[in-house]
Amino acid sequence: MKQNHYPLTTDDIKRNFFRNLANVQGKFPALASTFDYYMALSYTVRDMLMARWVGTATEYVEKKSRTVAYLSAEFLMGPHLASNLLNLGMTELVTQAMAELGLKLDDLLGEEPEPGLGNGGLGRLAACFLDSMATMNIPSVGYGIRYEFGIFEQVIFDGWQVEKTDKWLFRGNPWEIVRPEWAVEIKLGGHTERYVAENGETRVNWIPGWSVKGVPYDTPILGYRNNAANTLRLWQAVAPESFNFERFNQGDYYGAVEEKVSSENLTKILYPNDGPLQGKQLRLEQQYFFVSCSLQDMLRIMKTQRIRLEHFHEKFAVQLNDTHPAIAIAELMRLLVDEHDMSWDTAWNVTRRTFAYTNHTLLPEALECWPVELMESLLPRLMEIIYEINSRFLEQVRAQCLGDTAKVIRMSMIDENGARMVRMAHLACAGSHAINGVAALHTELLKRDVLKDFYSLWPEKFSNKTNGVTPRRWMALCNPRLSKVISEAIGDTWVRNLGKLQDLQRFSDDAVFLNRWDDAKRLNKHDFALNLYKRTGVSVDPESIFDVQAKRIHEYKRQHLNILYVIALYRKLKTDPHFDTHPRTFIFAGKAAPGYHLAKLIIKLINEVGRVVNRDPATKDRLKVVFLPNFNVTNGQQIYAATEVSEQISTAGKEASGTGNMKFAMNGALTIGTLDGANIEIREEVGEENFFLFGMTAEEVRLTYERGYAPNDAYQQDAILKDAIDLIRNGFFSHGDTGLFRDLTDNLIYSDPYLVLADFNAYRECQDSIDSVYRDRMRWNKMSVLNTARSGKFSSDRTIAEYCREIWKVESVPIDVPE
Ligand code: 26R
Repeated sequence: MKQNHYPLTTDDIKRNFFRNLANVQGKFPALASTFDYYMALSYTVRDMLMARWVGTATEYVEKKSRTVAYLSAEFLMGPHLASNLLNLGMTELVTQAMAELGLKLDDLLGEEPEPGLGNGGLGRLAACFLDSMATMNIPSVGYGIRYEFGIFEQVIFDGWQVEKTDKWLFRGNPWEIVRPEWAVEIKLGGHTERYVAENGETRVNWIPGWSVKGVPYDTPILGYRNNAANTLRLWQAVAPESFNFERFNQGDYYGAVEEKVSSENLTKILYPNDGPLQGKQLRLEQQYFFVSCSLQDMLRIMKTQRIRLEHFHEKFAVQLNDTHPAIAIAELMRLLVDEHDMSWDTAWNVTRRTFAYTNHTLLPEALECWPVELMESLLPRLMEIIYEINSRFLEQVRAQCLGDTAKVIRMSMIDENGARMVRMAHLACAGSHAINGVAALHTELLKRDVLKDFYSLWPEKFSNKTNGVTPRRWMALCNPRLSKVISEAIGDTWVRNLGKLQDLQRFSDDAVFLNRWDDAKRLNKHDFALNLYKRTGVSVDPESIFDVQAKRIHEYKRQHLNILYVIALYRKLKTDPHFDTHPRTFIFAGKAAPGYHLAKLIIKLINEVGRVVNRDPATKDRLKVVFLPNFNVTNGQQIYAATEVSEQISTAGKEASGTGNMKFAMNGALTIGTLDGANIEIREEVGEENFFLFGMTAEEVRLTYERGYAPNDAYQQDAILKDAIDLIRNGFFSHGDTGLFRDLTDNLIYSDPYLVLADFNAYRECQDSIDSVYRDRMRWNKMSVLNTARSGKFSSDRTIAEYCREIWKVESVPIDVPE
């Protein structure tokens, strides 16, 4: 690793550490807890990065650089301390300073509650993008919501998922700075009035029913050893000072306070759904709130930099992370037209050149729609603006398709079938100059199915931007052992330039190197096994194959396909005394949406299979099944480093990209997967001989549905499959209770919307082949090295470079070393 060029000694660190322990925590060592030490160290690190943060902001202002505003309802950042140390190049120095005090850095790191302000892929992608933009010196701000409670904490009780609130802010957050001076006001409810302005034009006034204040909290986002520090700006709702004056004057003190409390509920909680959402008003309030706060913030910046509003799109490139912030299109129109007297046409031109939209899902139930009625009552002015945008848009559609009314109805921003709904994806497409999917297949399917009408109207707007992940957190930080082996062989430039990993290919037949590789993985597995034991009480054989599926629990991701194979394997071990197989540990991790019955039943099934299998003397040395609770960034960091088989088994055509698949592959796991999302591109890169492929293609899936799919046939005809399902049905995993898993087994046999049974046989055969390959350990290690060596494409640096060049047209601004 690069030498740090800061003339700091461990004495400096220790002095600042004790100063912060006393001045910030108000503690001296005899009273201090490990958490106090974590806080003291965090403030010490913060002190060291402040000059970079201020320096970066100064530089951006001076250069008047074009800035990316990444709008996202979720940022799944993970812990800051370790990654800030890595980026500053100070991990070793601080480890030593703490050791001199008799403290272990790892213990302090373990005290940091993780900011889990996201559900999964979409939120973590936003975090990786911030990391890459800082590392590549791209002027950028991440705008989002400061949820008081992030994604729930998952505990497993009697095999069931139980949700606990995530109180991440409870003990204070050393990484944020509140900026009340930049608070903005957000209107909600009420009605609109028209009036004639001095110049004779009709203007609109929105008289709100109530309002809330948005207060920004800033967190620094460091680049990797480049002196840049960008900003994550999260908005919190607070009651405005003028809060219900009337009630207050009427002496209704309690009523006024109650309303204050309820307006502050707006940013209380992250919605844990990654699927359909029944018209929740609070969720729409959240979306509008953070979008309006962020756009008003950009207008404030324009003003301080004395840039005219006609040039908004030259100053800001605003990326919409899915449709959650898509109301921004109508809100920017409102701000420009109503509040800054711009003409509609000029404002629309500015708006369209400002926004770009990323789609993250093809599942029809996840495409956001809001009831017109709700939009009218909560955001009356925005609904009027959406109608106006829509009518001008439909005029254009009509002209283009020569009055094909079916097409006009399909493309309208308002769904008129039944209860009227606003289709947010249509608004996003019309108001953006660029639309992208997140993997090659996903983008093709968007163009062919979900957005085909928009593609035929504006083919030039569409492009693919295959996702990526940051190699800082997902290799250098989470896998120091492997990183060391890599850097000793090819130097350390791969951390910023992941394509360099290619140089590892020369070592893929080098026995000495392969042994080092194997040692690193083995030690990671030992550490992880210890952690699994601590967290679940299950002891696993570190020499067994670690086979992992870690992701949200969802039918389309098919954790039930995996567990069905486990059950079949268990039966085979029990019934065939000559069956010889390398010991295997199946590890599952992931959260289910609290209201998603089948997903929760899948968790229960995994745990019950584990309970039976893990204690069966006939199999317990060869087969273990563990459900690791509360999958999050922190746990993920350990999991990816210790995995040998990565399960990426979604029904083809359903997983937009996947990003966990990339983290596993770069850490040397071999993938068993379908031709879905980015799996296709991973296989293309690492080589088909280094990837375990099975299952139907997206096209075959489509044809299967089209022809009429009868899962019962597969169930009746495949004896191994039938035996596995029947073991569940006859109560073998539920103390004889034949009803417990009925919803799940009935769903598979009689409907099976994600083709679990149709793919079962192919999956089983592919899993069996893994066993035979693993027996040749050097062959396995070679395949593992080649997975890492050829995963350079999946750095989010590559993804961000493409967004910068093809969508945002922004350039990097190097930051001088501050002192
Ligand atoms: C409508 C609302 C409740 C909602 C729907 C869906 C909220 C959140 C989601 C989650 C979706 C958009 C998501 O996380 N998609 C994932 O995005 C990743 C990053 O692009 C992909 O890798 C992954 O395949 C995709 O499922």
